[in-house]
Amino acid sequence: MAKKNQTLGEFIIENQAEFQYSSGELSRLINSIRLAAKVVNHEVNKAGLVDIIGAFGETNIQGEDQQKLDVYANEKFIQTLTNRNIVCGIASEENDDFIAINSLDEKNQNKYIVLIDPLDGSSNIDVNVSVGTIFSIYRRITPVGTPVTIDDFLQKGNEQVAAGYVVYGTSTMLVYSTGHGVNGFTLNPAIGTFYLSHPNMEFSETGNIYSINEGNYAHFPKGVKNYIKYCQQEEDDRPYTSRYIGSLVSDFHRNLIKGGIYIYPQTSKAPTGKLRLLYECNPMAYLAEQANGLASDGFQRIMDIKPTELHQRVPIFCGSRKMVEKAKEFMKNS
Ligand code: P6P
Repeated sequence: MAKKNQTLGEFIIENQAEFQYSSGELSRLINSIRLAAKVVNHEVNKAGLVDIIGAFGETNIQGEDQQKLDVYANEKFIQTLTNRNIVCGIASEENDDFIAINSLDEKNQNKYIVLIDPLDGSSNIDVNVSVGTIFSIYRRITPVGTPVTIDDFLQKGNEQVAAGYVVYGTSTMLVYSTGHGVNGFTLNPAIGTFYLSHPNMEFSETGNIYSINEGNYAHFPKGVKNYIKYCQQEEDDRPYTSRYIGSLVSDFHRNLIKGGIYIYPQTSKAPTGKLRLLYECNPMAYLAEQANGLASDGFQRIMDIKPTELHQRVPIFCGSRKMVEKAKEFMKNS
């Protein structure tokens, strides 16, 4: 049972038994993410002070300018997960292909793979808006001790064994689930310890915040336009409040605490949406459902989508159950 002010380390040990058949590997994996989060947090928090902002001069597979912090965060998480010899494979939103970890080494009996978006929303860094790290953990499906293959990474989201995010905001929080609800831990930077500050986080059944980039309105499908009009109607429970930070982790986190819906739909310019299924939508969908919310592509459950490539994009409607259901009704009837 989650107890307020418990440290993350104590929480992991206390809940070790919940990780069915785990040899403690998943605990060690969460611990390594905790370490990397503290290291990246230190750099994010001083980004304005040193010349670590500004495009690194390269672009990632998404064709996006890589901010130096993007590169730094990517290296730190990959290095931490590799050095501790905890996983057999890593895929990053910043990298073209997945990384096999000592797969040819028979002794590598590790059974987990990690997919990571090391610094989501990084375009907000140089305007001092919070950014986040998103991670997703699966068991490999190919035999232990053999090289991981693309199939290990193209599993449906409903095969995740854990997922979470770090939000580097006014305070730094690690929010994650291993399938037994969602718990939020806040970092005390003075001593470098995460404390359980938000036990058993849940979406309210409905809410009054909708998060979507309305600048794309002209390019939205009819169902999304009609849902936005519904949110803006003068009724007893509306108009809703529009809040959009432009940083998925921050928008999701606020809606998880206050209730709401985050939407990044398909548009005429981006027919499959913008967000990546493996690195953003599946982990956030896992958390949404663990927190009694929903996550859909407008028609089907995000976590039922069979991935076909590492960097594929899907539309996403996620958050409070009744709000996602209402949005789906508009999508269905459009
Ligand atoms: P737009 C950041 O690049 C991101 O992936 C999410 O964190 C964020 O919600 C979205 O894209 C913002 O996209 O097109 O509204 O700027």
